[in-house]
Amino acid sequence: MDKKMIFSGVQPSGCVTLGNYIGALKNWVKLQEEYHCMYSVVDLHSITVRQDPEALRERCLSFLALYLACGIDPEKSILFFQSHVTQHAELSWLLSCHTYMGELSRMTQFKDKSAKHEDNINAGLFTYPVLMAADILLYQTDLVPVGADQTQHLELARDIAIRMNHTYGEDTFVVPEGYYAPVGARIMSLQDPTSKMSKSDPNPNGYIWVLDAPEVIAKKIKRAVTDSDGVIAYQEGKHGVNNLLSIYGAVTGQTPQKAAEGFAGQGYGALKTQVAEAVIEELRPVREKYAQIIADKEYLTKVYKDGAEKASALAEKTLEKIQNRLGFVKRG
Ligand code: ATP
Ligand code: LTN
Repeated sequence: MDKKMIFSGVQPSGCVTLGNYIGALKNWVKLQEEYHCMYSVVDLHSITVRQDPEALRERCLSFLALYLACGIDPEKSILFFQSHVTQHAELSWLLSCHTYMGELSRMTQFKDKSAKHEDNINAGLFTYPVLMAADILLYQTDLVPVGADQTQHLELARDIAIRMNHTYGEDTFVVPEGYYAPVGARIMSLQDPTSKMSKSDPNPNGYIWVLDAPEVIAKKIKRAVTDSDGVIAYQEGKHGVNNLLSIYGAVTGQTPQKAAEGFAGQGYGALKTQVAEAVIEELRPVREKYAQIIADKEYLTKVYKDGAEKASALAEKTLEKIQNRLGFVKRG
């Protein structure tokens, strides 16, 4: 049996947070042992919000170095920049002609982001999920490892695939499925544990950057919002404590409930110290490897060039197939 295909990506906006690491990257590393994996720095997505060109270029390289530092192995997985494989944008157009305005209007990320960027509600922000569907469908992807916040986008990608399969033949696209981390699919902000930890949070105390220095991590966790009842338990309504337990569980490989049992009888101070220690130890090798990789531009260039070449070959197969099915004249 052929291995299943995996596709995922993170957009190079802000910096990679502990939420991205636990919800996405950490799982990507495990999956590359069992599947064909495609991991992209989805740079085209990031320009739905205005970016400074030089800062964006640097950040894209930094994200790629981080993928590698987290343990994504270019011998096992295909790593590339989305903008280097032009078929993503091409397929996106074909899919957008099979996607309804009503569907896109219902996307909560569009509603949230347009509320946040009232001065720049561009068409790209609206059609963002179509480009994401193109990323996924282009590689006939079976599984998409993402955090829980992406469920709605993934559902749309499935709907588009199913719709096109009905029209152009059931074997047009593989209908993808989401693959969620067993623990930590939704890490919350340390400052407002009712909203997700986000890399575009203007308050850096809300998130942990995977490259934060150990003392910064310790300080941010110490300041994390909890509650006033002082009991360590994984319970409805205890958002702050639940979040710390989820982080601890995700990093130490146990459920948050199990982690809570281990802390029975202790106070929030002890909880925070141990969560901080576990996070610092988890991220220490990532930070050290990152420093080596980001300094080696030649290696980085080789990784993304090879990756784009391999990805393009796969992407072209799907694109040509879809163009034929839609009725375009075959290229000579
Ligand atoms: P932004 O704040 O700019 O929207 P983000 O932090 O949500 O960015 P994305 O690039 O949208 O990051 O997401 C990258 C991956 O990380 C996705 O798979 C997403 O589901 C996952 N992810 C993001 N935030 C979290 C979180 N708080 N907990 C778990 N997974 C997360
Ligand atoms: N929208 C995603 C990033 C993303 C993605 C993808 C994830 C773009 N294309 C394809 C999985 C598969 C997000 O996390 N905000």
